[in-house]
Amino acid sequence: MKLDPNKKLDIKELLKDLDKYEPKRRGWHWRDGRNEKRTVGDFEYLESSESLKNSVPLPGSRGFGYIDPQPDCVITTEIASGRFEDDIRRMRMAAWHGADHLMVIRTAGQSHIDSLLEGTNQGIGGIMVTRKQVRASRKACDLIEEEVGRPINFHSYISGVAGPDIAVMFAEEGVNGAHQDPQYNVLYRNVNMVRSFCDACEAKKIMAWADMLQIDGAHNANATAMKAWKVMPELMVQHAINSSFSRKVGIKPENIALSTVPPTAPPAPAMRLDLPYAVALRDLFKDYKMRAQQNTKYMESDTREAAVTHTMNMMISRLTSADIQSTITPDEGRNVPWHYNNIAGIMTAKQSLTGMDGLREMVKLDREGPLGKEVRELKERAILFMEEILEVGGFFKAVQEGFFVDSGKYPERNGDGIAREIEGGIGYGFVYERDEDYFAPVSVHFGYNNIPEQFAKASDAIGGDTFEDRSKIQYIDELDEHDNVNTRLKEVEKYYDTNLVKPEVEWRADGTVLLSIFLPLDERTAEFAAIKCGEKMGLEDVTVVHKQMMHPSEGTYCEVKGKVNFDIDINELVIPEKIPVLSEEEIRADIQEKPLFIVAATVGEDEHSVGLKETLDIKHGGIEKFGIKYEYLGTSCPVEKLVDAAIETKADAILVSTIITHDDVHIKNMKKINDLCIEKGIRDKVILVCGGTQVTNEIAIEAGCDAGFGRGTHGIDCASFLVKRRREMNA
Ligand code: Z98
Repeated sequence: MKLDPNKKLDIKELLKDLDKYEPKRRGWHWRDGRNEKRTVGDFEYLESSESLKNSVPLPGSRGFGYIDPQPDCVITTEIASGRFEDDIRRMRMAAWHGADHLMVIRTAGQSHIDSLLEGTNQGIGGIMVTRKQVRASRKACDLIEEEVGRPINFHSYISGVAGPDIAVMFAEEGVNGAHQDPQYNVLYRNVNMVRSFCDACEAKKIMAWADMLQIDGAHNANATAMKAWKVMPELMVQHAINSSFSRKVGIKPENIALSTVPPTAPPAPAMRLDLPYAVALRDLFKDYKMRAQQNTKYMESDTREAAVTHTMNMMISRLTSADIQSTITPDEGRNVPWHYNNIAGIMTAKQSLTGMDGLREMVKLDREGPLGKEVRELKERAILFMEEILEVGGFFKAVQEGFFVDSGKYPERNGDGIAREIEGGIGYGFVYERDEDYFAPVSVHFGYNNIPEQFAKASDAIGGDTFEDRSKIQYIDELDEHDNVNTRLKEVEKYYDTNLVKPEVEWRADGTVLLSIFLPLDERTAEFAAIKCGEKMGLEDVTVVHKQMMHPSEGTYCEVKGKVNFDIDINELVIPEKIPVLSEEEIRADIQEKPLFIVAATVGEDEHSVGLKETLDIKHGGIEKFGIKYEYLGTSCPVEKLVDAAIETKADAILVSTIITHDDVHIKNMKKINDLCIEKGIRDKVILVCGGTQVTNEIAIEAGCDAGFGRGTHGIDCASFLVKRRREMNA
């Protein structure tokens, strides 16, 4: 199976023979060509990596020859649609925009299930992580990475009471990275602490074998604490505990990533708090990788606010360092995990990181002043915190005493930390000491294993385990006959490769659309009025996903989501032919070789000049930009005057603008100019182009012009046409 950029990923094809599919590779992949200077287009980049084979560049790239430089660090997106078949399509879109770390969020509650789940049931807030889901997703990633020309890291979570089982499955299925941090289970999922740490030994050992990247869970303290900026010393303690533990189990330092979040966000003076923290962290943990995550704690439903915080966070990444740049997207605040929001986060990362390329070469952090003082103090607080843990008898004791996620800045304590009992929590009582004759016939295992003498290694007892012999892996397809991918695909069958389409935001044909509405009302009234607007527009299940007061009484901006219940038949669409446009360079070269002069005016009783000026003036990217010279005769210009001016100046072309129209005046004027040019004997020498909001190419040609340009036309469209038409005339 191979992907064709012009065709949708065929999920049914992907699911074929999945029971036999083997992942192409194991292990984490950092971007190629980092730490090298690289020229892309007109620029030299200091912090970039190899470009992609296929990608979507940033919108602003239009002015730079559509270059798409890729930053040096891995870029993450977290996907949480709840249906893996839709996650997969979003992964492809994400990869094209520059993400190479695709994380899938798990369904709520999976942490407390003490075995592997099978099948592909729909999840809540994320997918059910199962072998089939992982295998299908990795298979899709294998195809997508070929399409974009860069390896993709697929990632999920090795946590909860089935952690080791999941680790084994991930290792077998070629998962490249995972969150693994026993402290996360204990503090946020109330898994028994002894159980969690024992499980982590096994899980980490397997991760080490599979060469997976490990991300820890310290950032969750920041997201959970009442005052996130107070827990900075604790975050460092959590990083230290998990990374030292992982190293002792055998994970190599370059596969250990610290999950770090700038703890605050505006209106706090964020840089003054977050930058010293980032510097202190990198001082203390030089051996490890930094996974810079966006602050989500202080994110509301405003996409704009989220993008600004994200960008400020990336300034810290550029001023210090980041090996992985995470993009959370405003979804966390809006609770709407939509395709576009994933892509928007990736675009923000690519834009900011590329824009701040090489910043560190020019801006040095000044450690002599307040930064150095703050960094020192944070490190001291973290070390004192660690010492106190030892004093009270170790990590478990400290957890029991509520040391963690306390909203006091250490050594201050507010008594509101998360305290857990060593004899409590999920999975308590299920940890047993291994008997003297304990034996597990597996090649990768933590701790005591009484391997019988006749075997060189434990797995010889069974002639090799699943890590050595894939044929031993049990692949279970679907267990639930109602909730599975096949039934879901059937439900939306009529939208698969047919002429029917429905808008969607997360699932195929979910029918959801987003509306932006401003209402001159107070916030509360506006919310309900916005819902009414959506309903009157025929939407179903209308809810407000975002609202922003502009003024207590003058008005409120609302974003509303709702569902449409109609289909669009693409066969019924009337789509005008797209006219190919020459490159800026080609147009400029042509004009330089042979100058082009035009006369232009808004004709009839029409005082509108904006559209025509946009098409003419260099300031707006008009045709002047390409070297075309013009004479502008103003607004309400009589048609005769315009044609006479063309004769007098020996113009190559006439540009006519008609905006106001009633009784088809725009068509009448176009015809009139054409007739006049014929009458005066210049029609075969002059190019006649019309523009305006009601004008289309078809209407203009019918009226006798050479071309017509409607809404959305830019100077380049017009310039390109003029050059091409002149070539035809001279041919
Ligand atoms: C992230 N935005 O880090 P459940 N283990 C750790 C985690 O941080 C998480 C899980 C497990 C965040 C996503 N993090 C949230 C260390 C989750 C997930 O229990 O299945 O939710 O475990 O990328």
